[in-house]
Amino acid sequence: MIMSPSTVRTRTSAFDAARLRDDFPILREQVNGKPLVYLDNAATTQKPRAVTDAIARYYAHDNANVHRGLHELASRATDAFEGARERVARFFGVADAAEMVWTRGTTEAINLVAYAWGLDRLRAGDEVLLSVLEHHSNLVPWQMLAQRTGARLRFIDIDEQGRLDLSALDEVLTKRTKLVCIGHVSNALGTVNPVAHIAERAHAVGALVLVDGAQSAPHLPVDLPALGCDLYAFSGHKMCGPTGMGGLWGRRDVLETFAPFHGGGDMIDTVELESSTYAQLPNRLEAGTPHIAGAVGLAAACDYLAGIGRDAILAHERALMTYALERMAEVPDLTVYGPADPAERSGVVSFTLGDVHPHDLATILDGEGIAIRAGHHCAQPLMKRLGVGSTARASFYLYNTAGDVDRLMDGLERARRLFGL
Ligand code: 7TS
Repeated sequence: MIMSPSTVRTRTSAFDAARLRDDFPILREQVNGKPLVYLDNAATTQKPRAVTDAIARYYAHDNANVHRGLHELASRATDAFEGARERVARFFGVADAAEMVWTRGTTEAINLVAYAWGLDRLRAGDEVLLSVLEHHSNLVPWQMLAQRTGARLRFIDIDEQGRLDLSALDEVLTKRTKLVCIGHVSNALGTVNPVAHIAERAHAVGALVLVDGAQSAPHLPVDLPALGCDLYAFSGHKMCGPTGMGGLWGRRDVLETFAPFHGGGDMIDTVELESSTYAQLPNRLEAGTPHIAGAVGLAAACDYLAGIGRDAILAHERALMTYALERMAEVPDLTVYGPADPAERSGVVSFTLGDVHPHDLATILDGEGIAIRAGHHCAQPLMKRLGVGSTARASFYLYNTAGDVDRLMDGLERARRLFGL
């Protein structure tokens, strides 16, 4: 049975997406003469007024550099910046805010692990375990590191529904494995990976576990101590926060083993002409003037999401995904990739329509005011594994409605007609 849009609303009655849309002024935009339907949330999400107001307020009232000035604004800016760290840490269930290191986002967080931990730790013959689902940011840094250290990369494969095939885990996870780097949620297929299970197995062979949380931090109720990983990378802009702001969480004892990465102001204790001593965590890993307003905006985003409730957001996205998958199953010539069970995926659906190029599909949908992404989704090895050059991808967030799914389906119907399918 296909649920009607009203059924979707009933199932998520505690959650009023239509009302939440008022928090996001951009959702009132017209695109190509049509009301915007924004379904490119895996790329970046829109920002609620709570976030843009917090950033504007910071610049209007508190702006100064942090950790150094003795004047009033400098202490207000430092309080805002370090207070933001506490709030973001709490959002992820982390008690010790010093374990939360600011980065520009997931990409920089993963590179930080590769250079500050991996360069000194990995030797020829060591292994790093990844999966074929990974985003380029969780592949390329390890390739670069493998070239410099002689370490070997190994990969977990997927099954026909794009789920990790863990049947061979014992073969790829060995005493030589020093690090396991796994995406929590695939940005291309939406697959939710069993990272807690993988972490348990990885720890049994003495490997560290880094989770790429770019697509889980925004959508799942993530409690980092419970997840069981050692390191977790995330991007603020995918969770209603500003661009250029994200973080690396790490267990303190693991972060303590990191070599300083960027050298400069704020990461030192004392500096002589020939040598320096370094600051404590987290400053030791954060050289230079940080993105202060970004931290303020990210904390506002975390407060906003926590206020709505992450279980409620997840339930809403699941209901939307269930509805979308049911409607898509009725469209001739449409191939949907990824897990069939909506409970096994986050709010991402990748698809192709007959032999229509996904770029053409995205252009037609854009003409209807509908924003999706088409291409390889920075997961070229996954596309190769699936045997496709590219896919079209719709990705949902808390402000999407069943009406948005209906508009997408109307757009796909229009594309079918235009291409004579
Ligand atoms: N890892 C995953 C799983 C991602 O989805 C992305 C971005 C990144 C890492 C990199 O995040 P960044 O904030 O450092 O750029 N994913 C996408 C996407 O799917 N479409 O555009 C960006």
